[in-house]
Amino acid sequence: MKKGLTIAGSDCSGGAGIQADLKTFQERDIYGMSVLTCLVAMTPEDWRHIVRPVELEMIRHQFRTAYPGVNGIDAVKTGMLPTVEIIETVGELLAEVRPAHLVIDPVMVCKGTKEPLFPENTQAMIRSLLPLAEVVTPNTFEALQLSGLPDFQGEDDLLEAARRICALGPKYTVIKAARIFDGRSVDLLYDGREPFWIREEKITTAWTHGAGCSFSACLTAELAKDAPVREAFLTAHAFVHQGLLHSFPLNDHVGPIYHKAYAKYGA
Ligand code: PXL
Repeated sequence: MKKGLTIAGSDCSGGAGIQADLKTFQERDIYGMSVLTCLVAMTPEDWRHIVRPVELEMIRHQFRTAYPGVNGIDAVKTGMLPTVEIIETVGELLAEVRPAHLVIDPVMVCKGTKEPLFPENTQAMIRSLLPLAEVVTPNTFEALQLSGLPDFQGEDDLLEAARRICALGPKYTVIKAARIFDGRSVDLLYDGREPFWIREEKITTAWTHGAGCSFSACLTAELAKDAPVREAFLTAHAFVHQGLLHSFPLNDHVGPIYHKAYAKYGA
């Protein structure tokens, strides 16, 4: 049994965060483990996020339960890391064990919220996490923050952002650009040399909660099972594509992707 570890926050609404990661790991048939970095609750009126970080010492304890307390972890991903100290601590722990596969999802925004969550964390991620990453998976907002580009006008800008982000250390950069081009969704995988694009019609649904977390979790699961990165990227794309086609409303603010859709309705 291949094993995956997610280091992320709890989304009590169940669609994103640790909950999305573990559901995705289960769907993709790897054994899921977790290190919780924070608890997130949302106000029912306006879906404002209330974030409570977990103590650094407890993050270290959880990590050591999983790693090296378990006989081998095949792939690790990170999600919401709410403070500079937590980013640095997670960076130190990962630098000690150097996982074979490490996916960094640089979570800076949440669906249903209007403001970036932790603007001060970008530099800490660049310093502590990107140099260790095999794959980093920003959305367009996160890609602008990490690359320093002011805006995306077209695909050339996405590629330029991916170049700049790869120069910060990751072997691969994936940029998920579902929202910037009218009517089209573009995902880019860049390995530092050649771009690989997935272009398709945008799926028009408001229920996209957890799409980013589930994408990076699926990528992590495929890497754990020794898939090549391009194949893992294609599977993660198809997993989220099906999940979005069958997503559903949870309340007035968000609706999650359906994690079973890929298994039920196929690639
Ligand atoms: O989708 C980003 C995200 C990641 N992690 C946690 C979240 C969210 C958004 O709600 O709550 C814990």
